[in-house]
Amino acid sequence: MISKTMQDALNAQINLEQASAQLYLAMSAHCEARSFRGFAHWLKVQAGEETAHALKLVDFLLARKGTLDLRPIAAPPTGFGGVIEVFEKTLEHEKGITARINALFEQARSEKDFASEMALQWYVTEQVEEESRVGLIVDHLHAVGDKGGAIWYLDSRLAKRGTT
Ligand code: OFO
Repeated sequence: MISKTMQDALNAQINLEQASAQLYLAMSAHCEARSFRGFAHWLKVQAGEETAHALKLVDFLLARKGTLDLRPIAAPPTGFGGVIEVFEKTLEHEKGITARINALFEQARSEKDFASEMALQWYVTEQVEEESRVGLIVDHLHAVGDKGGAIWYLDSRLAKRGTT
């Protein structure tokens, strides 16, 4: 059985992962509207990953006999700016998620909830990958700028992202 405090914290994280999915879907549509189909594709795949992150936590919570407490998902902002800003905002968002995951991990450890700690290890590792992946895109975008042919080359590269 999971503690009420850990249950609440996991429910909050589930909501946040779903909000991340909404955010990336909105960003994807923003890029698509500007004909950046590769960036749009990458963000849409990312939205799917965020939903998968939420579902993985749901499965864990239910396996521990916790109660799923679904709440309204925050509407994403609008007006993301150019592609560089979109990915800078993505990186900032992921850094925020990392901080939340670390706090959850710390909570599990302080409650001696070893099962949650083990489950959250996957998210700690995942956040390293998330920040690294997005950071690389931001670096490439800064290198090429958001005008000229190189950005279209980057766009075509990101169009190749597969689903995981
Ligand atoms: Fe779920 O990792 Fe991004 O937000």
